[in-house]
Amino acid sequence: DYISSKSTLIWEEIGEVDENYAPIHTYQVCRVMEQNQNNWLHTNWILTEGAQRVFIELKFTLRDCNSLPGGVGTCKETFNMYYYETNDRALKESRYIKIDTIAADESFTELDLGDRVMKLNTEVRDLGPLTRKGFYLAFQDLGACIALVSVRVFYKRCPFLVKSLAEFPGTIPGSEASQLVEVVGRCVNNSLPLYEPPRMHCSTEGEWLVPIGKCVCQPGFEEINGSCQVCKVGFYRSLLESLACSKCPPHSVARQTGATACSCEDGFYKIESDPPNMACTRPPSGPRNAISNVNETSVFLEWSIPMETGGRKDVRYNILCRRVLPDGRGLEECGPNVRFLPRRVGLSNTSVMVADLQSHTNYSFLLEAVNGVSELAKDHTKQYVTLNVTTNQAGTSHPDLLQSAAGLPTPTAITVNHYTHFVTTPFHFPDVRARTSAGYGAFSRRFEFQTSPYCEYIGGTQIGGATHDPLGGIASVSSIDARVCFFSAVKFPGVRTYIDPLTYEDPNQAVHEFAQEIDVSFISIERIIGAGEFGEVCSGPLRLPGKREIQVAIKTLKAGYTEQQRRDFLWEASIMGQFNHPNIIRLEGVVTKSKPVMIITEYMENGSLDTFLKKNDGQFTVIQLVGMLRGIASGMRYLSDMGYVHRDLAARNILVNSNLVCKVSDFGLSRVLEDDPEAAYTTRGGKIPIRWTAPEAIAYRKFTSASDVWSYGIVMWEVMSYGERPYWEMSNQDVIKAVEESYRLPGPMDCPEALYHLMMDCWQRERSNRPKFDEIVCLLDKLIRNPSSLKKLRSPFVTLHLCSSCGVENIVSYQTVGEWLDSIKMGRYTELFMEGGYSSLETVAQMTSEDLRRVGVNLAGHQKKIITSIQEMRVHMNNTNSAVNI
Ligand code: ACK
Repeated sequence: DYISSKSTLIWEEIGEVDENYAPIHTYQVCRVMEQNQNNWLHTNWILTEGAQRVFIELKFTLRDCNSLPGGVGTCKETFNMYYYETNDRALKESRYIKIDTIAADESFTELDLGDRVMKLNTEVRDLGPLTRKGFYLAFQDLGACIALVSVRVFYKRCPFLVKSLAEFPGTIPGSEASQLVEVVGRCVNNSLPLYEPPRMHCSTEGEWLVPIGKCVCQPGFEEINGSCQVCKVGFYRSLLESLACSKCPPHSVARQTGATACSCEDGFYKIESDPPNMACTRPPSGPRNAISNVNETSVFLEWSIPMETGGRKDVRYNILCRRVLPDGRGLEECGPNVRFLPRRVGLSNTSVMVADLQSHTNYSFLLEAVNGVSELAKDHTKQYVTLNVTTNQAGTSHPDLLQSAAGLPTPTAITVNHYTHFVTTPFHFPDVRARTSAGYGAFSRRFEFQTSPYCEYIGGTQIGGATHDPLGGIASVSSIDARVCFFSAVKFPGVRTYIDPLTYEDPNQAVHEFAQEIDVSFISIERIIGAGEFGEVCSGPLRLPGKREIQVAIKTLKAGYTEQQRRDFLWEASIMGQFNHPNIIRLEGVVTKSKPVMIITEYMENGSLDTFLKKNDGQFTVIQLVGMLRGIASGMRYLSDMGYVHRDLAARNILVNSNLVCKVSDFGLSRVLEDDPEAAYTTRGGKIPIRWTAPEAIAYRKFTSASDVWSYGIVMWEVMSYGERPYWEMSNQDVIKAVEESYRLPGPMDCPEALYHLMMDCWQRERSNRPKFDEIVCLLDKLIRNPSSLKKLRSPFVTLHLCSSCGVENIVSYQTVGEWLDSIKMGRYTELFMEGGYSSLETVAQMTSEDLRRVGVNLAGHQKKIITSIQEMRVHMNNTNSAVNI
């Protein structure tokens, strides 16, 4: 309906039938015999409805020029599509902007027409960012034979969605290809956001991604089938964290629906700190079996717990001491001179020592039991037991419990629970004894603990196991504590050791040991930058309170993961968090308390090294490339010093920032290799990235820093050849065989001799002969300081390479013109060379610039590249004398 035929007289509106004889409506033009055609067909004004990116699907047929008698000279097989954006209908044809030239995948001939085969072409183009209310499309014919069958204009949108009790409106995506539009959801009726408003991200493909946060039913309601239903009578729901309405606990009731708490039955009570699911309780009955032991002017009182605790665990005892006045004059409170040990009220033990009473005097003690709700139960009659005693009237044979209570404690062992994981250097702690008000205790057994350079721990809670008494306190233990930290802060030489997260029974503990938990509200997800093994990789700013905003990469864990997947995902953070080096990707923290689970790392603007090099083929100086290699070697030196073996070192696992700094990334265990698309199964069942892996690691899984050095050599080769695939299209099996037979990758084009030498050293069969990473860093530093050492280039025409360690001659040569052209990235000319009669390297070696032009190499840059290589080839042929395959 949008096509306007009025604008043109040349394009004709024609009713036709398709191959199924169904009527179709087309616009056709076919001025193939006439010169200078410029025929326009434009649409009516199309409203964007707010879409910033629209898609245009064209269906058309196009006549094959060869099938037109005599028309070949002027006939075209393409047409152009244009657009023009405007806020109103006013059409200015001169303002059209070209979208693309459209060619047919299938054109048809007269013969096809006879057969009624339509050969309908479908082409889709996208258009954006659009900023105005609407636009026109136009089709320009320059002399083709076209029938435009349909033009479908559409945009994609994320549909209305209800997820986790939050509604997300239908949303139009952003205009840029990888952009994400963040949408805050609205909680459905009777629900509230849990911690933060729920958010989702609308992708350009019209898909909802990366859900964050959620809504939960408000108290008094529970979630049933995606909506919030009120709690029934007798049920309640108080906390957002609990899911369903619960039955009221004992001695409580909910008389109406929608209860957020239950109220206590008469005679039962609750205090504020009682959890909502706790039963209502009442005051206790009185203490039982009270006895007294008099010793001079002291009396020791002891009793048993009450029969009825009222349903609570917080029973305490209060003592009321009264002196019996002589001559029946009644009772008098004991006054401040009488001492109670440990105290008079709020006793948690069932005994008390009362001292400094008057001699030869009658006393009456009231023992009262109370609990947390006694204060509330004013009408509850208090239950006492009374004990009457007379001082100086008892024997001395009862146990002296006071002395016992103040006895000397002996710490028998101290365990530094948490920190025993930091297995580094054993450390002898001096002998320890504890001190109470009563004096010093005995020395402890000698003990030993091991500590870590990562100690950040201060405070007493980590230390347990010191015996202590109820009266004496454990004041001295905190001083032990301080010493533990003091010693932990001392640096031990050579203790930077990587800790395998497997040493932790609970992987979550390992994550939080090494990674900071980040609140998701500090992160904004702005765009998707790639697909990781576990979910999207996104980027956006991280704003930690009190810190400057930084750009971060956000790896997410897809919804619906298993516990094992979550563990594997966070594994990487447990490893990365232990490293701190400028050439190792830095972990900012993890998000595990909300969903999705995320790993936050520094953002590397240029993405992974292999893609980056391919994109910038030939753009860097040798010094820049060596600088990148130096960085990678330095990161690897750090990892090997830490005792960490990477196992998957490859350019795809190196990230590059805007300053061309390369950082090693992708830390996981061997099982993480399962997810590397380069990893292939070996005969022994493990998955290994064959092309990057040392022979001993492939053959018998001997992964060491020396096998990482082999991989480093391959990375050097990838870097110097700007992201070429190692061993090109050879199969994995062929690679294993070739390496076994001492074949090594040839030096990349324009690679300095010194660097190729280093690569070959990394690929020594005997792993102890390979250089160590510190030697590699050292050598690269030397080369950088002395750039003339990088001048001597390695020719790709070296036919013999003596592999020093294996003693076998390693033959590297070009067999065919095709291989040679491929090696200098001019493979596209192979066919032209063949057609021009240059099918052997001998004939190629004779070629001049003129010959090159004649075969069809027209670009000056390509001519130069090929001629330079031919000149080298000639030098080499003269040098070797034996024309090995050349
Ligand atoms: O080659 P790339 O752009 O770089 O595509 C992959 C993708 O995410 C999947 O891993 C990119 N990527 C991963 N981590 C980061 C990071 N820290 N900074 C920038 N890009 C990253 C990687």
